[in-house]
Amino acid sequence: MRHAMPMEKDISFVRASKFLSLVLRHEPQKIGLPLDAQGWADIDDLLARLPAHGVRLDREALQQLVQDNDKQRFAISDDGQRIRASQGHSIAVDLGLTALEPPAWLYHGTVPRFLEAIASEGLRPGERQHVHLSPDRATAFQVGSRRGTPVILSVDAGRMHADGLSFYQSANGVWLTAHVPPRYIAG
Ligand code: HQG
Repeated sequence: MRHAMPMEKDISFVRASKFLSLVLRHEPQKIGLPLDAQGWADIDDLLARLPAHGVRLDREALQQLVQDNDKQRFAISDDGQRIRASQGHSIAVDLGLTALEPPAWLYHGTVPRFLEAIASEGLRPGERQHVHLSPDRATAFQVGSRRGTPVILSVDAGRMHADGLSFYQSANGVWLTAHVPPRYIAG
């Protein structure tokens, strides 16, 4: 008798989560999935399209994946019919977030090779819709570590807000802003 190892499940969940990030944030057209203006996709439609791309999930497994996701990357609508990514989109979606007063300081994890450009032009969203900022240094450290030896920049969010620049917080706690000019960045 063969028992499924928990690890196997974890690995297939990570793979499914990466694929969902790809289609819900960047390339829904890859699987022909319609997203509405707020970034929502119909769950039944999504599930029907996944097997052709090697991802096997039923409704229950999808719900589990959303619940257990380490960074709470996805949200299911209140009626349970739709799913979207909570942040990180490169396609234009209106997440309907309300501008909020940020904490006095937020943090951004990056790597040394970007520091010169950041010092001259500030933090830019790059491919994404927003610059992503972390509420604490530990999270910023993890974000930076994805690309190399991390460097943590402190962002004077309190002063940006006082100067009229807008901040939003995604459903999973990431702080978002359009651009951080260099004068608000400390080492
Ligand atoms: C850098 C992951 C040159 C910036 C993470 C970063 C996060 C500049 C890279 C989320 C620059 C963009 C977002 C400038 C910024 N010149 N480089 N002017 N301004 N950069 O991935 O913040 O797992 O788009 O420092 O954990 O790294 O996907 O942004 O290194 O929460 O859910 O350009 O993505 O979450 O990279 O990460 P990214 P990020 P998920």
